[in-house]
Amino acid sequence: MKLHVLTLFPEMILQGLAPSIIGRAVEKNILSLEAVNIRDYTLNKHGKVDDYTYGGGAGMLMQAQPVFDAWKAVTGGKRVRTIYLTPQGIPFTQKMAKELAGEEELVFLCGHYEGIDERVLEEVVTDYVSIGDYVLTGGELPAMVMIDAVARLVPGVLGNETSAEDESFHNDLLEYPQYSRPEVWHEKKVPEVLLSGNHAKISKWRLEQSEARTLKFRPDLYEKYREKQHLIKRLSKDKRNNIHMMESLSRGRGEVLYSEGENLIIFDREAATCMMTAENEETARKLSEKLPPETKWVISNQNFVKEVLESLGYGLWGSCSQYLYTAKESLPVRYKEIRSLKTEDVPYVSSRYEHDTEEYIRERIQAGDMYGAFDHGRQIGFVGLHTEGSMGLLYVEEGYRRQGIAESLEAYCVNRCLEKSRTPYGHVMEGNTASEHLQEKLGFYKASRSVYWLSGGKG
Ligand code: 4FN
Repeated sequence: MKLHVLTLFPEMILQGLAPSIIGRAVEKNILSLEAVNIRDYTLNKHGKVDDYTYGGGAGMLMQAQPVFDAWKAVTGGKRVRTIYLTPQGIPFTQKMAKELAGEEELVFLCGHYEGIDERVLEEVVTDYVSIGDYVLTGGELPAMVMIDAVARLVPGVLGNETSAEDESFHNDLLEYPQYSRPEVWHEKKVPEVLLSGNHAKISKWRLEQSEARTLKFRPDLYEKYREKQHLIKRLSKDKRNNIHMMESLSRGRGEVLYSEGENLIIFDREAATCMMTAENEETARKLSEKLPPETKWVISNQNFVKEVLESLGYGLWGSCSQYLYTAKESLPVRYKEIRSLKTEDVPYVSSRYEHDTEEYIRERIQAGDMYGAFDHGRQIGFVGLHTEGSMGLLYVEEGYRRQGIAESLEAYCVNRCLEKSRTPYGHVMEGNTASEHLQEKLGFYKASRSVYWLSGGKG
């Protein structure tokens, strides 16, 4: 990702971010960060960039010319996403951070004095964003706040633990209290449960603490959390058919775009995938108007939703059977040479797996969601989780088939899911009997309804 900051104090940005994880990602060339001094672009021979405001009033304003020329030098005049940090902007949120993390290039514009001449803003700014309600001396700190929040979501910036971030309910709740050594400090003891070694009990305690804190300090967040939990509970009445939506919500990936009775749209922004159910054909038609324009895939397990979408120009990519693993016990993994894949494994995987792009495979591997089987260090197969959470990306080299390696790979993947408290589930193309048998052998249950994957539409 390329980040440019237009500012009167470039050293503030560069020195402020250099020692952080973001600075390290810049060194590793995962990010590029350029701070451009607006003053370098003024045509004024004294280096002046500000002037009095028309109509009078206290203070000075940054002039249009140097801001515009600095912006043009950075973008070449292309319509690059340009964010002006301003108290008038829309409040910056984690949701926005996630959305911006998907961009290739971002420009941040930082104001000083009383602000910037309106005319240049009209020509270059695409987004007006604020980080909160207080008076500041400039937009640099807000830009750094946004850069920190956005950049850490870029795959590779935090190392291999990125995917850990959006696990479970963490996005909706405040943190539970945490303790480190020593066990007693100022006569205060670490809560007993945390020393018990009972992970189920610890998780339960942490969740209760998180809920209690959120209710007390952020009733607004708590209300959203409660609504979502309510929806998950409702979906759980038909878990086999609804597991894809339940997992998406409980992992904090899915946003509820619409929910009213049976009419439901869950949007996984990162996967650009909507999961949709409707009461009947008519409401399906109405719901489809609410699908965001950036939607690449729509998943539904209702035949009439599929038909409505097809009539609207969506293409049916495939009909799948949904399988889920409801047991809590991990599975035996017979084949021993299996490990997490690394970036250097990308070329092999993408040469063997033609259903997805190399870019997608790389992202999946960097998220820590792909596992490979090896024979004396040589790659012979792999399995993984798709962005929206289903198991798949399964492949075993010709000469190694029918030896239980696919079974071991899947079992390995199931175990990793269980460790992260996910319910393993997957979509098998209808008619792929080999894969269906494998799911059943591993103890997966088949949902009664097919899952339809549709692509295209408005996009
Ligand atoms: N601030 C307020 C009202 C009027 C002015 C300000 C103010 C820096 C250039 C803008 C401030 C806060 C959050 C940018 C504040 C932000 C800024 C931000 C910011 C110098 C002009 C200024 C009612 C919000 C208190 C100065 C309220 N997020 N003006 O601070 O840039 O991004």
